[in-house]
Amino acid sequence: MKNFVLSKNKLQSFFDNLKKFINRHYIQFFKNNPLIIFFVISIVFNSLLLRIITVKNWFYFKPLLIDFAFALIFSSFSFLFKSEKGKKRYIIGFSIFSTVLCIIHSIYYTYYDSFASISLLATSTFVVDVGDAVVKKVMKIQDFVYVWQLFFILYVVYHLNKKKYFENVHKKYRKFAFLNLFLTGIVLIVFMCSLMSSVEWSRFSKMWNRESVVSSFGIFAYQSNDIIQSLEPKINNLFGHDKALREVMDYYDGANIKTEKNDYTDVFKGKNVIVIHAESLQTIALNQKFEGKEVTPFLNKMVSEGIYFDNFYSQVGVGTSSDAEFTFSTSLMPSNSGTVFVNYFDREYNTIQKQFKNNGYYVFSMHANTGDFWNRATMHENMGYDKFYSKSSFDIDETIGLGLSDKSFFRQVVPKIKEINETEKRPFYGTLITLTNHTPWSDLKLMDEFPTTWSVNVDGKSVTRDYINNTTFGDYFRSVHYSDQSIEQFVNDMDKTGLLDDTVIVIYGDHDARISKKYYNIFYNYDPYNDVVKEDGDNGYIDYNDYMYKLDRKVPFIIWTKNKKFKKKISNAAGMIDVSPTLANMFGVGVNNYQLGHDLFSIKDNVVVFTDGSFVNNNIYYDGHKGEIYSINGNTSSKDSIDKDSNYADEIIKVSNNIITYNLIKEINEKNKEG
Ligand code: GP9
Ligand code: MN
Repeated sequence: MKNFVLSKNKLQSFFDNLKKFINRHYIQFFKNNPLIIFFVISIVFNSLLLRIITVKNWFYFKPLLIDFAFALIFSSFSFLFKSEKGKKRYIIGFSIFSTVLCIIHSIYYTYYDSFASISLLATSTFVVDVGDAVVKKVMKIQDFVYVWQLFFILYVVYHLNKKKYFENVHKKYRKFAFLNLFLTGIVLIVFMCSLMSSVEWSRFSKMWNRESVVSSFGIFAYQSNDIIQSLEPKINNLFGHDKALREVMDYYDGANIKTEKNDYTDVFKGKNVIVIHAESLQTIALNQKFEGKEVTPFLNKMVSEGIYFDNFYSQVGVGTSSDAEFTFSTSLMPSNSGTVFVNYFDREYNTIQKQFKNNGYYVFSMHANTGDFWNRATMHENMGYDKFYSKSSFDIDETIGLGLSDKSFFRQVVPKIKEINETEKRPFYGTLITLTNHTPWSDLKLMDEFPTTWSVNVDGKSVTRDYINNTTFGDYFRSVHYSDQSIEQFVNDMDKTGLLDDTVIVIYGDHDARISKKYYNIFYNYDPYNDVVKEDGDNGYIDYNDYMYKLDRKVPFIIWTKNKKFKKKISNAAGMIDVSPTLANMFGVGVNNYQLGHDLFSIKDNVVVFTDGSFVNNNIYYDGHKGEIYSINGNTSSKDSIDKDSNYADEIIKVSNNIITYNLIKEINEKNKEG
C-alpha cells in the first residue's frame, strides 16, 4: 500500500511538472509570441490549401501534422536573429518563399497533374512548359490564392508594430525558444513517420508518384526529399570518379563488344517496329486457364506464331516501369541509388532509339499518363525519341485505374501511327506504354467478367469453387485478360491500315505484378475437391518458397510478324538487358559500344543479373544476399562457375552504376573525340 501511495505521488508530481513544462514552454511562450502563432497557422493553412486545390485530400491528419512540425522548425530559425527587426524580416521573407512555393506547385499541378521537382527546374522542358502554362493561361486564379498568407503576416506585423509589441517583447520567452520549437518539430516528424505504411515509405523513397508523396507527407516533406534526391547525384559525383572511370574503361577494354552474325542478323532490316511496354504483364498469365478459358488467348496466338522467350526477366529496381524502359533501351542495369529517370536523366546514354534514329527511323513514344510521371517528358527526349505523346495528346474518354483505358489508348494510337507513316515517309520505331494493368486492379467495371473460379465434380455434382475469384490475384488475371483484348484490338486495327505487313511487333512485360506470395501459395495449393488450401504433409502439397516466387516473376518477351515467318520458343535464361543487342542485330542498326547485355540468338550460357547482385542462369537461382543457391529443375552449377557468374553480376552492376553516376559515356566519348 505504501509503495502504491509513493508511486501515486510520483506520478502526480510527474504530471504536475509536465503541466508546468507545457505551460512555460508552449502556452506562455505562444501567448507571448503572437507573430509565431500566426506564422505557423498561416503556413500550415497554405499547405492544406495546396493539397485541397491539387490532390483534393482535405483533412488527412498525417500531412497536416507533418506540415505543422515543419512550420515549427521554420519558425524556430526566427529566434536565431538577435533583433526583433531581423526576426520580422525572416518571418516575412519566409512567408514570401512559402507563398511562391505553393504557387509554383499549384501552377505545375494544373499543367502536369503532379508536383515540380527542383531537379527539373533547370531542364528546358520544365521552363518551356511552365512558360506555356502562363501563355496558354492554363493557370487558374486558384493558383494564386496562397498570397493571402503574405498579406496576413504583413498585417500582423503592422498591427503588432502599432501596439509597440516588438519594443516590449518578453525576452525571457526568447531563451531556448529556438531549441524548443526546433526539437518539438523534429520529434513530431519522427513520430508521424513511425505511423507511415510501407507503401507510403516506398513511394516517399522512390518519389515517382509525387502526388502520393504530397498527399501522405505534405508539401514540405516532399520538397525536402526532392532537394535531397536531386542533390544526391551531384554529391555522388564529387567522390570516386577516377576509380569509377578506370573500372569502366578496364571492363570495356576487355569486353570486345561487336555484332555477332547469326541466323537473325538483318532479318528485319528497314522494317517498322512497334514495341509494346505491357504494364505488369507476367509470364504466369500466359500459361494460365480458368474454367477452360485462356487468360491471354491472343498473346498465346502471337507466342505460337512468333519468337517467344519464356525464361525472361525484367531486372528492374525501385524504378519499376522506368527501369524497364531504361534497361531495355540502354542495355545497362538500373541505378541502385534513386532512379535513372528521376535522378540521372541528364546523363548521356547510348540507346536503341538513337541507333534506329541514326539509321533513318522516325522514333516516337506514346503513353497516356502525364509527361512528368517518371519524368518521361525529359528522359524520353534524352533517350533519342523524336516525340513523346503523353496524356495531353489523347482524348481521355474512358478511364480505368491510373488513367486512359488501354482499349481507348490503342484505339487512338493507330491513327497517330498512320499519320506518322504518311508524314514522315520513312520507317518508324514506336514505343507504346500501357497503363490499365497497373496495381491494384480494382477498377474492373469496364472489363469483361473473367471468373477465376474452379469447377469440379464432387459426389456426382458439379461444384464451382471461388478459388482466387474476387481476390487480388483473380482481379489481376481479369485485368490481364482485358490487356490481352486491347493488344488484339491494336494488332487488328494496325492490320486494317495495311501497316502491319511491314511492322514487327515486340511485346515485353515491364515487371512482375508484385502480388504477395500468399496468393501464389493458394494458387498452387488450392484443393477444389475439399475446398481447402493444402498444407505441408497433404498429398500434392507444394512448398512454395521464395525462390519459386522469384522465378515466377518472369515476364514475356515476344517478337512477332504478321507473316509468321519466325517461329521459335527460346528457354535460355534471358533478361531485359539483352533486348537491345538482340533487336539491333535483327534490324541491322549497328552495335551499342556500352551494351552489357548479349544478343539472345548468340549467347548460350547467359547470366541474368538482378539489382541486388542475385542472378539466374539456366541451372540455378543465386541469392546475392544470402549466398544461397536454388536448383532449377534439378540442375546445378559448379562452385567455380557460380563464383564466376557472381563476379560477373557484381561487375555489370558496378559498371552500370559508375556510368550512370559519373556520366562516363559522355566523358569517354569526349576523350575518344579528342583522340
Ligand atoms: C506510370 C506507369 C506505371 O506512367 O508507367 O509505372 P510503374 O508504377 O509500373 O513504375
Ligand atoms: Mn510498370
